[in-house]
Amino acid sequence: DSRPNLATSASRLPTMTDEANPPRVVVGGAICDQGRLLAARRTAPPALAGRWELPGGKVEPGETPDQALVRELHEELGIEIEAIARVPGEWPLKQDLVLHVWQARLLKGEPQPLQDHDELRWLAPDEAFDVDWLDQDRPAVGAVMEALTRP
Ligand code: 9L3
Ligand code: MG
Repeated sequence: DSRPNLATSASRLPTMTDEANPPRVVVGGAICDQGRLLAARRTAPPALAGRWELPGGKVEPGETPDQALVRELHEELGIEIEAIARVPGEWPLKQDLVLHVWQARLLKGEPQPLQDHDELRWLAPDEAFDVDWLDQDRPAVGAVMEALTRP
């Protein structure tokens, strides 16, 4: 009998959550300046409005993550930054999105909430958890603080 074994071949098909549909990366910037970390309060969508995040957005096709971060932070905050290094870890978001965080250095400009945010705060290390971070950003901020305070 040379008919393919359907059960066996079906088990080899990629599922919705692996090769067929890898999660899309959202990059967040941990912008540190004079020992403080920049936090941004979102205005949209309604479910996330009022919560604080490491600003950034989705990596577009053909972009590297650091290019995406430079573009997003220019659009959202009007600043020029340099992506320095990825902060270890990844934090699943809704749908097929996953949050990666990059440490970033402010090169030019004073951050302004130009779109998507209505308030910005520079947080000293002892204030890092004073704002109501988005669920997935809170552990990411923990990883950032750990990376910053490592000897
Ligand atoms: N998100 C979560 N934490 C972050 C960022 C930048 C984004 N630090 C979530 C919010 C949205 C999705 O990722 O659900 C896409 O982000 P954006 O393009 O709306 O900024
Ligand atoms: Mg964004």
